[in-house]
Amino acid sequence: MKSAVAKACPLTKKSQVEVNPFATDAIKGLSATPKSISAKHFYDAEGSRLFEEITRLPEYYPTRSEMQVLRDRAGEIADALPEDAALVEFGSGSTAKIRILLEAAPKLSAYVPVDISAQYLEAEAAVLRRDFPALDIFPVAADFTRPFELPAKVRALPRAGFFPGSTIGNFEPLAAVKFLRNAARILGRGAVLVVGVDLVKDARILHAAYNDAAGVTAAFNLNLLARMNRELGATFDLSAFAHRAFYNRERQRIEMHLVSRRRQSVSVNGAVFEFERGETVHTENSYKYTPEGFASLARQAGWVERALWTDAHGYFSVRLLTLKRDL
Ligand code: AVJ
Repeated sequence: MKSAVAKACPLTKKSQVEVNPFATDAIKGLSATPKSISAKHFYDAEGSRLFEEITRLPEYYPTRSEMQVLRDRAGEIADALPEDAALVEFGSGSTAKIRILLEAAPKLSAYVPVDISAQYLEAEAAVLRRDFPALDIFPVAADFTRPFELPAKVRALPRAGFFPGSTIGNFEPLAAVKFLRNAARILGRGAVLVVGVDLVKDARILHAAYNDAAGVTAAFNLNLLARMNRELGATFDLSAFAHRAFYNRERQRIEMHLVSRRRQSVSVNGAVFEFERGETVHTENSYKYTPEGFASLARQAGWVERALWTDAHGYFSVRLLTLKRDL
């Protein structure tokens, strides 16, 4: 039996590469013109650590602004949640934001964090179980941009969704509509969705938030290449690439790129990719919305905006949506 397993090994290895979404996306994105990689691959352990550091930067206003809104409006948000509901969080970063809602809404009976990283999920659940012993916590390891099943135990409960951090800004507007439709389907009748959305504002403030003086955002961006080196045996020389982030006013988005400082070739998983000097890998879009712009996007996906709250500067918004067909 052992030798049969050993013989099957090369095949197993190949299929593992084929189903590794990071490997598949990296090869596909680097083969395209222009080159790109999905921003969802930023968050390995090091990328998550760097993002946490970004949230504490003086220039990076979104986290502080959203936290302020959640603290100021926790009571109003809690009032809008169904009694005994399961709160489903799409992508679970730090626990700071969900804690505000869980503390304000003791009427919640379950919390369902959905995240692509199973390891992170379990650690998070363990800490929250200690601090909220009356709450049932059912972590789901899934890519929340795709349809997924809720655990059987929460299917009988009314549902609310939480999608903070303006993560929705990483989607193309059309993909954001698709995500909101998928969320509507998963949450079902009577659902409420609380979503954090960054707002269009002075380009200088946006620019500074993605070009911090300490260079943490640059390190976060470059970590994508380091991650390919670590996990895919890639040969990127990090000093041969530069961080570039700018506000694209026409498309209302921050774009992040990695710029090749010289003509070079890099191999990834055995495949060779050529870079011209100045050629970029597009690594992230972070869409910014006007108050009306996002409300109309939500309407296209079957949601009605019931409330829109912002921080004192009007930098960031938290929206409360309910399903149109419940009207
Ligand atoms: C986590 C997607 C909301 O777009 O501001 C921070 C990620 N990228 N700095 C954002 C990010 C560069 C962040 N989101």
